Formats: sequence, structure tokens, C-alpha cells
Amino acid sequence: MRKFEWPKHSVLIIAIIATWLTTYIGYFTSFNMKIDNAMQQFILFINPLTFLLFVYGIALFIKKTKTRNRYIVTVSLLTSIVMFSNAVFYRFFTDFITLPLLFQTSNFADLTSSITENMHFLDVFFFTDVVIVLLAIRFIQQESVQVTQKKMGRKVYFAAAATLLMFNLAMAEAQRPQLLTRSFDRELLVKNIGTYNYHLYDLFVQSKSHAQRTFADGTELTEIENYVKANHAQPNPEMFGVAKGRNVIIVSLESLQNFVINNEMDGHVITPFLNELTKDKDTFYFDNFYHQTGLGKTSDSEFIVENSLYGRNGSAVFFTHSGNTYNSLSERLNENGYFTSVMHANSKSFWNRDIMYKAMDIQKFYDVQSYSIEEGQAVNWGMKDIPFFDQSVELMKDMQKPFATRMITLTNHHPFDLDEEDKLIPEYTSNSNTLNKYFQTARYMDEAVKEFFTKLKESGLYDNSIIVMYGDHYGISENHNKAMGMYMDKEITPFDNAELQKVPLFIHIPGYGKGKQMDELGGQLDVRPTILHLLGIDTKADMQFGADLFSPDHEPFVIFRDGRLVTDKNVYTQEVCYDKKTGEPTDEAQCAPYIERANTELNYSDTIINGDLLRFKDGNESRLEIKEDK
Ligand code: GP9
Ligand code: MN
Repeated sequence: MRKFEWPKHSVLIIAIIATWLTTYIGYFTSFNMKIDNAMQQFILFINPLTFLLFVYGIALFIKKTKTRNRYIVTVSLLTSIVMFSNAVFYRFFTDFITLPLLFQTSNFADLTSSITENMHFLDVFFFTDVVIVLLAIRFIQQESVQVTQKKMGRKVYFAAAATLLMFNLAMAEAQRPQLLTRSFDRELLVKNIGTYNYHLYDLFVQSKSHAQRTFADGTELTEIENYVKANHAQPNPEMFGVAKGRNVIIVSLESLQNFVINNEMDGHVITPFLNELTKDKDTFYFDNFYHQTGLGKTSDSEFIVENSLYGRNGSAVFFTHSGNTYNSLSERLNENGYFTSVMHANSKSFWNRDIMYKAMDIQKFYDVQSYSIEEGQAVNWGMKDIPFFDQSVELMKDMQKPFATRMITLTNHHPFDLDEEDKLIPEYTSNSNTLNKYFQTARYMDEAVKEFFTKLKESGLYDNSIIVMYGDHYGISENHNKAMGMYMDKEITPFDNAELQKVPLFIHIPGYGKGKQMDELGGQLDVRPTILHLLGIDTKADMQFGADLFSPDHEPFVIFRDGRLVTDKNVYTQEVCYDKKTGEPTDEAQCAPYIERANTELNYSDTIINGDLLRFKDGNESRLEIKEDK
């Protein structure tokens, strides 16, 4: 019997097909991608190939069989690792990895619990191609390639690969015009150009932003300054300065979404204390208020509240631009006689805080070193909220007055673990372990805030303070739509997902007496000007995109970092304009002018950050010299 002869390059061809199909199948098993039509399905099918043909194609230049095989195995392994990492990341963030996040290794230790929870046994599937490649190498007889004779074949091969890539890009452009210029949504990118090409694109975008700083000279500021001035909201004379001279306590309520407020879970009240505050005479409760964070999560919310600028798309600005000049809330307060600080019982380098806080002129960071965590006082990501608040009040007593501090809570954080004794209500029952436990940790946080208020009163600090509290970002991602749908007793649409980005905002002014529930539509960017105006500090010269929520000029318009937007009449998400009243799609023309503005504003904010433009702003030049002298 004649022995079967494998054609030349069989191993290479098998490798390409194996990685291609593993990637394609992986799209469906691990990522929740919405495919609308056959064309999109086809693009998704060919897009891994456009990249794989090029990288695997390099093997055609390698003469020695052993080296060539090694190269092929390495490619299959690396592509598998890329897909596997994206899958794990996606379960947590509903998003794809971006380069700067990969370099945030200081976060990895703390993230471990979340990462391991998000790894599935079936993820070994992503390595199927590696196994196939190894088997192919083992069983197929190979000869050394005659590199010189193959030149023509190689040309044809790469011409075909380039044609396929062009074809892919053309189809992508037809499906999503301006995809590569307006890349707010990474899912669209991956759907159209594939995971691997997306990572190359990301590399290009990140390098570009570095170049932008080098070439910026400050002339870009004029146009942006005009835009900001035109949108400036005058303070409300009735509210301006009502909290003048008081201590400022800003509390970031971890992962707290607005849907739990004044709500129940199986008959259990979730946030009894915060519910009381919604009706309290000293409190303004905003129930139509949205977080505006992106991948930087808590750090993005901090950045937004400090600077009234948007975070960056696809990375945490705390990492990528911690060397910039900013005019933060803390800096303004410090200029007005405040001692400024942040209190957060986590390691100081998480989210690069130690570095970024310096850039934002925060005078003191009470990190985990400032707290003593006794046995039983830590759970999940670190110190429990109750002892955290407790010890924080002690620290406040010794602070120079008036002080302004931002406190960051931690217990209500994914994966929402809690010790038995802290479970004040039972778990919910649904297919999502995350949502089930979320109600319990939210309930615990509510208890912690209640005790914090009591402690503040006992300390004597309460009466002369203003307490601002807000949810930093969502806790329940779109991955849990099914369970959320069960809880809310309706099917969750993209419209609902946008509406679920509401987080509560409380502004509590002890003794004020005229507080009420506010339905003014606003977002986290509005916090900075609102606080400054309440303290009687003017902001008209400030470079900020938010506006005072109490101002009669405040416009009902919120832009999300990913380009979604909300007005008093519409919600725009996934390229569909929804009517807010009915939750049904409506005429796109209603959203059109706002889409335009959202793009302009997000671009302006990016231009400021990427070009580090605030270093050129009046009043900052001298500071810059001092900085650069150092
Ligand atoms: C970590 C804490 C949580 O210190 O702020 O960060 P998050 O994961 O919510 O961005
Ligand atoms: Mn957070």
C-alpha cells in the first residue's frame, strides 16, 4: 500500500484553519455579540482569517522545519491566550481588553478573586488549535522548504491575504461607516475587523495619543474654551454658597445603582437608610442621575468628579495620563483654604491612585496603611465598610478644618461576597449568582452609611459638613440581563440597559431644611460645579463639561463615555434613538443633534487629556515651570 503523502505546508494550512475556527466558534461561546444580518455574520466569519494569514504566513520564510514548527506553535498559543484573556475579561467588564489595561499589573493581585470567578472550565476550548497543531506536527512528515523557489508562491499568498483584508475593511465600512474613526464601541470593532486586528488597531490608537501630547502647543484650547464658556451654567442665586465654609465629605458608594433605592427584593427593603434620606428635609436626592464611567470604573468616577472631564475611551485615564496637569476639585478647594484628602482602605497603587492623586493636587491619601484591620474586619476586596467609616471618622477628627475628603467604599464590589454575620437580608434567587448576592452587599453598605451618619453626629463634625454621596458605576453588567429581567419582570432591552446606568446622588446639608427629591437629569460630570457653587466658589473660568445641577441653565443632557446619550425625551443607544416615555425606537432625527454634540464634547475632552492641554491654560503655566524644574 502506498503511504499517504501530505501536501507541502499541510501543517501551516491546518494551523491556519484550526486557529481560524477556534476563534470564530469562540466568538459565540464566550462573547455576547449581537449579529443583525447575514453580511455581519459573514464578516465575523472571515475577520480572524485576515490577520491569521499574515502572521502564520511568516512561516513561509522559515527554511528549517524545526524552527518553522516552533513559530507555528507559538502563533497558535499566543492567539489562544489572546482569545482566552479576552473571554475572561469580557465576563467581568462586558468589553474587550485594551493595551493600557494590560500594563496595569499592579491591579492584578487585587483582581485575582474576580478573575478566577470569571474563568470557566470550558475556556480550555480556546487552546484546541494548539493541540491540533501539535498533533499535525507529530504525525505529518515534513520537508524543508526551498525558500528560493517559493518566492512566486509567497507573493501570490500575500497578495491574496492583502486582498482579503481590503475586502474585510470595505465590508466593515459599508456596515458601519466611520468605524475606525469613531471607535467608541469596541464590540463593533471586534465584530467587524476581528479580535486580532482590533488589538493592532488599539496599539495604533494608543501610540497616537502619545504623539498628540508631543505635538500639542495650546492653540487647540481656544475652540474648546469657547465651547465650554458657551455652555457654562450660572449658579442658582438661592443655592450659591449655602454650604460655604463647611467640611466637604464626598462618599463614593461602590457599584450602587439607582434601581435598589426605594425598592424591595422578595419583600425585603434593600436600602432602608438611603430610602429615608430620599425623603429627608436636609437632603437633595437626584433620581435621574447617571454614572459616566468607562473601563476605568471607580477611578473614572473619581476623575470625572474631580475634573468634570470625561475619562478615556478604552483605558483608565488614571493610568494613561497621570502625568498631566489638571485643575481638580481638590485643587480648587485647597486654594480656598481646604485641607484635601482621599480615604480608601486599599493599597495606594491600585488604579495608580498614588501617582494620579499627586497630579490632581490631593494633599493626603489615607490608604490601607492608615487603617488597622482587625480579624473579621475584611471581606471580599478588603476592609469592610462599617469599620472603614468608623476609623475614618476618627481620622477626620484630627484633620485640619475645614477639610474636604473623598471616601471610597469597597464592600459592595463584585463578586459581592459577605461574611454570614453581615448578611442582613437573604439572597435573591435567579440564574445569576452576582445579582443574587448584590442585594445583600447593597443592604450591608446601607447599614454602613447609617452608622457613618451616627458616628459623624457623635463626633460633632456633622453639623458643619456637607455630605455628597453617589454610586460610582454599575454593579450588574449586561451579562446578567436575564436575571435582571426576572427581577424587574420584563425583558431587558438596550434602552433598559442605558436606563440602568442611573446611580443615586445625595446631597445632604445638615440643618438646611429645604431639601427635596430632584428629577433634574444629570450625570457625574455635574458634581464638581454643583459642589463648588454650593460652597460659594465660582467656576466660570474653569475648563469643565459638567454644569451645576441647581442652575436654571442646567441642560437635561447626559453623555456616556461610550457615546450613548440621554435627553429629557430620548435615549440613544446601539445606534437606535428611543423614545424615553415608551421605551420604543423612534425617529432618529430626534437624537441627531445630540449625537453630533456628544461626539464634539467627547472629542474635546479627549483632546484636552491626550494633548495635556491644561498645562497651557492661564494660571497653569507658572505651575508647569515649577513642575518641570523639579
Ligand atoms: C479598588 C476599588 C474598586 O480600590 O476602588 O475599583 P473598581 O473595580 O470598582 O473600579
Ligand atoms: Mn467601583
